This record gives sequence, structure tokens and C-alpha cells, in this order.
Amino acid sequence: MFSRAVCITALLLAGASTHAGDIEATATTVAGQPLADVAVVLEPVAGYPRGPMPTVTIAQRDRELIPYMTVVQVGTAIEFPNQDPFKHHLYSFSPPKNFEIKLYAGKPEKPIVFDKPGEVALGCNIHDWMEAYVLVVATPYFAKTDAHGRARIAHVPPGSYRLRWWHPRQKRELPARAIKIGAAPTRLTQALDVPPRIIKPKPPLDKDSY
Ligand SMILES: [Cu+2]
Repeated sequence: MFSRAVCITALLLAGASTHAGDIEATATTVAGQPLADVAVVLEPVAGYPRGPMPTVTIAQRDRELIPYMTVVQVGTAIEFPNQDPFKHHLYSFSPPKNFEIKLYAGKPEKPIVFDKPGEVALGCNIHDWMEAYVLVVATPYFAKTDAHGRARIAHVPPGSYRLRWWHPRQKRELPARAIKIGAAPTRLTQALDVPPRIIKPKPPLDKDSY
């Protein structure tokens, strides 16, 4: 059973890697462990086409912001539904998107449009352990690594790009590097100096459900 599963996975990977312009990226810690929540970003030197821009969701659930890290193209609208049975107070002081949604329950009337590139840190005024990050990029070619440290960007047109790797807890910014994307699938790997996440203590719910 196990070997059969492995076999199918291998076939899927082989099949998936045959498209021109597909980027398979792998991120690790400096110790070689898979690293999740890394943004892999390809900025076309020739300018930025506008990609499909579906509305993105960052939820508040069990007094956490989910997901921890999100990458979007400039101009993307993000919804912040509160799925808890009590209020949250979302805010960011980050220059690319300084905003707050004061004490609220349910789904806010309007999404927030992230209209400038840069790094945005989100928090909650009531529960100070809640944290999440949004990387806003000009390009439509980006992905985020999963728990295995893997990310995939599909159908990147051939050409010259700047490649960036980014993680919200990275100790230093990695310089962007020039890369040529050709007709063949491209594999990229990068080690990043990222300390483990320290989860701030979350007190038990009190009688007022806060
Ligand atoms: Cu909160």
C-alpha cells in the first residue's frame, strides 16, 4: 500500500513537472529542515502584467489569524471574517497598509484592498498573541511554501526575472537575484536563516468569552 502511494506521488510529480515555465521551489532552514511560509517571488524585468486577482481571505478563528502568511499581488482585496463567537479588533501599522477594523463580529462589510507593495504585519488589539503577515508584490508570479518547504509557480512566461525569497521571521533580507526562465521547468532551492516561531501564550477563554 505504502509503495503504491509513493509510486503514484512520483508519477504525479513527473507529470506535473513537464510544463514549460513551471517553477518548483524548495525552501529550507540553514539546518536543512523544510521551511513553510516562505514567499517565492518572480518579478519580470520587463514590467508587471496584472494576474487574476481573486479575493483572498484571512480568517480569525480560535483567537488566531489564519493563515499566518499570505502573498498577494498589489490591488488584491482581502476579507477578514471573524469566525469566533466574540469580537476581534484587527489592525496594522505597516506603511504599505495602515488600517484597522474596530471591534467587530462576523464579516466586515467591505474587504481591504492592498494597494501598495511591501510587508504588512497584522495584529489584534484584544488578543496580542494574534499575528499574521501579508507580503504585497507587484508581480502575479509568486507562491508560498507548504509544510514540506515546497512551492510551485505555474506557467511563468520565458524571460528575465528578479527572484526574491522572503519569510516574515527572516533574520536578514536576501538580495534579489537575476534569473532567466526558459522553456524547461525550473527548480530552485534556497536556505533561509529563520528562527522557529515562538507562539505567545494564549490564556484560556474567560467568562466573557474573550
Ligand atoms: Cu482578537
